[in-house]
Amino acid sequence: MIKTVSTTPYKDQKPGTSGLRKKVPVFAQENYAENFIQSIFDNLEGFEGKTLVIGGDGRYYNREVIQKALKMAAAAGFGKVMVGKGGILSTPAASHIIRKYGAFGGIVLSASHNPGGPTEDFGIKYNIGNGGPAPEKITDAIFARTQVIDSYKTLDVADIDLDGIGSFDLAGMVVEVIDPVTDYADLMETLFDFAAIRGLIASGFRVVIDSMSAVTGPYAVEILEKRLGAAKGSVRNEIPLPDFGHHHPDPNLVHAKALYDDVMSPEGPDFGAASDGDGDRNMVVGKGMFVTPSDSLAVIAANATLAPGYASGIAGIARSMPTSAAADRVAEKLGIGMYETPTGWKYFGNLMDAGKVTVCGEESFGTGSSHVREKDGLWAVLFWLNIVAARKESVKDIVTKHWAEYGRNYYSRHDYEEVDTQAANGLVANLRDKLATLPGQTFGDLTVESADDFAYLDPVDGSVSKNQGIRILFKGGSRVVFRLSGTGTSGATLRLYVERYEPDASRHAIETQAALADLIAVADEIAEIKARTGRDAPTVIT
Ligand code: VG1
Ligand code: CO
Repeated sequence: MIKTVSTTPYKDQKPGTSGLRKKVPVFAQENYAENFIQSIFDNLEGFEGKTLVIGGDGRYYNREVIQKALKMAAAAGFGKVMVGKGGILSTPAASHIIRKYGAFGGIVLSASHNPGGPTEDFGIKYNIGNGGPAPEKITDAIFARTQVIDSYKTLDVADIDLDGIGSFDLAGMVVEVIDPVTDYADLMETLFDFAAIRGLIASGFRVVIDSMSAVTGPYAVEILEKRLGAAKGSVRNEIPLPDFGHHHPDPNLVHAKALYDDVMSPEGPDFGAASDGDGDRNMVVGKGMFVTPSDSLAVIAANATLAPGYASGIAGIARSMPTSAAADRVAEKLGIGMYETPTGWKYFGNLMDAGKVTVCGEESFGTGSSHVREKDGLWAVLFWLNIVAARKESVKDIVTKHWAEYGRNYYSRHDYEEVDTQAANGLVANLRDKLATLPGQTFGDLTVESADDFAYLDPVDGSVSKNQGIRILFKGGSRVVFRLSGTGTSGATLRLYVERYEPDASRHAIETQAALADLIAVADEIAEIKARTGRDAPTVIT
């Protein structure tokens, strides 16, 4: 029943920050998905007879590719595939299932925060046995394989019904269709004080979650409404739709604005949260206080012992380089390790496996811990609710007191989306050329202390990742960082990250863009953003 299909390579299958992402029409080309999946399998050793986990965020084309992956896994010789009912598994839930059941690895079908639909984005990512994204060494090898692949193996059989729980035989391989939610919800109950959160909600504290018609709906309904007692309807846009109901499932102030406005209105809820397409990101908003992801990481780390799963303390903290240094001050005070990694969750896995860090975060609304090996949106939301319940203080009070104790890292990211690729590359090349001459130069009140292109030496396996973002540091701790996105599917996206440290509590209530205005102007002066991109303003400011 196994058939070998001959194929020819596609040149553009290089995985980015988080797997291979392309428009659906690209993925729908003949053998395109098959080539990539076979290239993954061709790089694995010793998987025969073992278990593979497959799931996705439910976006358009998910069901088609799951069927292809199931048949190819059977043809490759896996013993079993665990797949979420309806093809659904959030990214953190997939990571947990891989770990809990000792699977060999997993395939996660998602383009995360990118829009879904027939002409929108799709993606494939491979996760290794620790539950985390494959490290660069493996993604590079997968890419190399895609360049020479000449055949793949599959089965000539009908599709499997994924809409009911149960087990099937697929040419000798077991297909187990599992409930996507239960294992994950059970894990959350072991980490957080559900009784205290239930008490908080019962006392009238109103919580809303916007699942943005993406994968977290069923998870949030089970946890927030069923297990924590929030009123029915507390989870909005709770049904995952193939096109996300035309939402752009990126939980930030632009795409989750309705939720933000609701929480900020006097009669609105006390606490709001949103997740992205595949459930690994989060946005947390308290009444009168939007929590920046960088601050969220710092506050979670500083208050970690209030959650039962972290009662004995955290081993260390890691953050991506562009993420603000707010968490560094917490690590310093706690006397624990602090690690600065390139953008993308794949760099945190080694640190967690080695027991060096417990919590990790990225400025892009991603936070997580060693309970899985992915970032985890609902985990962060529950952590915040646990902290609020334990401290009996509002989100606003908690954050304001945190700043008073540690100082405030004013922080913002400016995205210039879909700019001309050549212009973007030229901008970065020009910056690289200037790096050596920048130190010592002054721009208004700002003096450049150092400037470099960030490189990371993994302290666990010794691997080196170069060209991970240009950073210009000024005297006093302010900085601007430039890098090009590795998740976009059309043109280039330039990201500018701006940060200023302000220790003085009497200066903690300035509007963020105003507090950063001089740095933003200097960033443009040095990088010539306007002139080179032809853009007057960023497309998204978070
Ligand atoms: C973006 C974010 C990065 C995140 C990545 C994947 O990458 O900046 O922090 O890890 O998306 O997140 P880039 O290369 O576009 O800046 V997700 O939620 O798409 O899996
Ligand atoms: Co995501």
